[in-house]
Amino acid sequence: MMNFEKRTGPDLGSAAPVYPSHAVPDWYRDAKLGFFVHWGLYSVPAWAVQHGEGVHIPTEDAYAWHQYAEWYGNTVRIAGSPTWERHQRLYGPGTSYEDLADRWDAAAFDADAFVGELVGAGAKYIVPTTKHHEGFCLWGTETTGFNSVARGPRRDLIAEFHAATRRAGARFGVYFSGALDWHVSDFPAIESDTDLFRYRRNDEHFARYSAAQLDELIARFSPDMLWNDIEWPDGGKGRDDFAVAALLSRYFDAVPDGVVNDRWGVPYHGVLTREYTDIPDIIPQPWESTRGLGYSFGFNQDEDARHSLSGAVLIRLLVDVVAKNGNLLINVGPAADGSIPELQRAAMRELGTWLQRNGDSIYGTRPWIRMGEPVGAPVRYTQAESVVHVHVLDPSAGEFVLAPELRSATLRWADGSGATAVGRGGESMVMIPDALRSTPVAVLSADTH
Ligand code: FUL
Repeated sequence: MMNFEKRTGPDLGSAAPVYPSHAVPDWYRDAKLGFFVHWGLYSVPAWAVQHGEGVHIPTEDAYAWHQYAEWYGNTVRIAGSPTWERHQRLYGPGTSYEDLADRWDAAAFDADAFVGELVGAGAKYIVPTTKHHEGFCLWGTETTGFNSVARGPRRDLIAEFHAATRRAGARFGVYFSGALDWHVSDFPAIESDTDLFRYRRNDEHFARYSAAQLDELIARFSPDMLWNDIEWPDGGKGRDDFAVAALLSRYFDAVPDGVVNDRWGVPYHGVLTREYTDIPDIIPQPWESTRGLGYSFGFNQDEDARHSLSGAVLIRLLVDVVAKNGNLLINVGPAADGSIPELQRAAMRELGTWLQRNGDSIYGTRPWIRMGEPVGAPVRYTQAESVVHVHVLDPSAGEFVLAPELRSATLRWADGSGATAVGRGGESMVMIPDALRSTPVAVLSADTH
């Protein structure tokens, strides 16, 4: 007979690491919208094979045909992959990925203008990649010469981002690749999910290296968010000062209202992360949805409007995520020179315009008793005190079914005009005014007082 009793791990007693019990702070839950910025050496080639509708890539080729341009440093090492072939053709067989560091010119990067675009699009927090899997550091670190001050841009890009973000009054977070660093690792290319975990660094030496880098970032920038990726090296999961437990407690001492994500590979987590995933319903814990505007986080110059979210779809995505208790961390992938490609900028501006009019139904809200209705045109709810905000995701439908709980509420459209519900076949229907039928999402406020 199998024994199905719950097994407990070995009793580590006083040797067990002590994790913080820090809750996700309200500023983060109120913020709703952040911008990721994936910018690094991979922005120099800025290329991955096109993905999307009609493109079928067998699982066994997923790494050789990687959808993410920021994975270029790995994809280019897979002999015969489209990236490998293109790289030989464009840069010549003798040029390594790391040689691209000296070709990275960030001349067009104006941190205030860049951050201004993100804040204009409605961002309340901004999270640039400080070090992605390639190992190139975007700040003037003392731990390696493979950084943007010593090579390429010859600027402390993270310091510039940080100062501009603070000036703009937004929160500042850092993305950090905790256990993957291809610059200091001597592994073969990753060609499968199994390889991904086989070829991550788990040794203590590397855990010290990662901790030293994260400590530098904490000391210099007091980031409001630590967004770690690919977990932490297993050699740094005990009670040592370079281990996650000690690192996080140093972090929360330095930044008491800081927030971390769930990619540390330890029992403690902050915000749950979901990547390119549709979530069916409300998740009770704080969570964050992330994706690129297209199929990649790093800029992929081969993508066009067929691959990228339109402004309207982006707005609906934000509404959907917020109604389900999440934040949206949408990614912008700048060109190497630090400019925002037009396709991405256009969608961001549309989002900003919509949020200027409808921000009250998003920022600072919490989910209602359910996220939507099973009948009629799709709607999504948010709540702020006695007001329930009803977001009609397809206003061209002309009408929607009012929730039974809202039948006696005072109804008002976001532009201030009143609304009334009419009974039909046992349902209560609300007509959408002509002027709102072409907006991406029409918002009706139902005051239940
Ligand atoms: C993933 C990474 O591998 C991607 O490149 C990207 O940074 C995403 C946010 O996290 O795990």
